[in-house]
Amino acid sequence: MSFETISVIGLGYIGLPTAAMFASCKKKVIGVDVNQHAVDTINKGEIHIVEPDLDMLVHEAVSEGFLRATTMPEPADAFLIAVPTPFLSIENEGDIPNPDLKYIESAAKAIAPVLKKGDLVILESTSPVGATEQMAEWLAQERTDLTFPQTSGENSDIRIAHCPERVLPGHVVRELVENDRVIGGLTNKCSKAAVELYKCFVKGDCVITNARTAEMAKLTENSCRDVQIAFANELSMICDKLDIDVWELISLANRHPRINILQPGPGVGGHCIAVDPWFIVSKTPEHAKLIHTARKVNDAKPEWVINKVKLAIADFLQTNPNKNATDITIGCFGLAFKPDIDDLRESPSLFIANSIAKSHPATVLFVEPNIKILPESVAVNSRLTEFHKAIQDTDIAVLLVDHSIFKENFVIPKSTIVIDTKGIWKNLPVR
Ligand code: SAJ
Repeated sequence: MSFETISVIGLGYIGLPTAAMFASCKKKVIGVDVNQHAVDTINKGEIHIVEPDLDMLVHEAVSEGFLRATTMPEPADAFLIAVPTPFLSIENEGDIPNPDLKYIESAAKAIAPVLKKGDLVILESTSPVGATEQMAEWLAQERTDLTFPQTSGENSDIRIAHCPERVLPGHVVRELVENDRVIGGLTNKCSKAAVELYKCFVKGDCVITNARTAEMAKLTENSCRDVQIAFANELSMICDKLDIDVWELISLANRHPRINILQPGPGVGGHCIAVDPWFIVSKTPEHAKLIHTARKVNDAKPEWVINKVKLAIADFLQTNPNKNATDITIGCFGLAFKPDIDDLRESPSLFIANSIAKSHPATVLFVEPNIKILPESVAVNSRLTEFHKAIQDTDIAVLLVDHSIFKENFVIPKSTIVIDTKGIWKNLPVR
């Protein structure tokens, strides 16, 4: 089997680096995306997302003629679907969100007309258990002239597998090459075809399983991390009540040879860890109690931080009886969903900063060194401010993200009240 032409559907944080990696193996790669701006940018050899080393890779792939982007699918030997799988919005607070497979459905329906006998279709998007079988069904409905593994087994015209992406934003290019891959074919032949495809650039092991287990493996990894972060977040609230430094506590506990507690923070953000556990909970709510509780603990943390700020305001007014709330400058340090990235999507820090700004009667300083403008959705009294200026002008400093720049040496005014959700400003020099 040989894959000369590879098509990647969805040119976002996963699809574009994957397309560029195949192009670096001198394969002809057709990238497909509904976003015309993304397509035009890529065809100029540029990128529309921030990811280290990706710009060089895409530039090389496009200028050497191995990668081309388009909005309309074209025939290829292998198709990789890397579109978002968000969840449907809930009607009532407390409802369990259900996964929304509409992007997978439209990707499947878009490639169906160009499929031919012998093609391989891989679903890379993080998906609830059963999504690969559902995708195979959508394809079969569109192409009754072809046979599919769900009905024809090993003899099918089309091969189908789920191979979840597992790379860490900020390290995508390296992890695409080095990480092991879980390959879940609908049949063994499907798995073997997918292994052959990935072996072009993957140096890690390509481990074969079935599609459902591969789907669950990805959800398990992210749920495991969510549960562990929830444990750390719960500890942080317990320790706050008991007047114990949670950061010291965790570093002491982690000296035990079999303990490795993660770090608390303002909540869990991004489009993966805060989403994927719901795909398990919504399928098996009666059994996924721990996973569900972890989600609730992590989702509740931003409100806990907002409440801390309210208490700090009350504290400030008590010690400064001549002042009122309009005299208080609050600084929110960090808006991204994790350190040293510019990604504000599903960020608890942005949510906290915005909630503070909405309820505070004075300007709130937003400090985010990785962005140049604030999103339009933020409260009108928020102002993007340079870090060192903001730290001098702030009465209440809310540290929300452990960006590297916030760990460098600086002096904080003695009177500033510090709310540190990441434990990096414990021993700051004051003047
Ligand atoms: N966080 C904490 N404490 C910690 C670690 C993380 O509060 O000790 C927070 C972060 O600040 C952030 C959130 O959790 O808000 C998620 O960050 P992350 O670095 O744990 O993960 P992501 O979302 O950037 O990437 C994850 C990765 N999954 C795992 O590590 C199991 C990545 O490998 C996946 O490919 C990615 O999800 C994905 O696409 O699913």
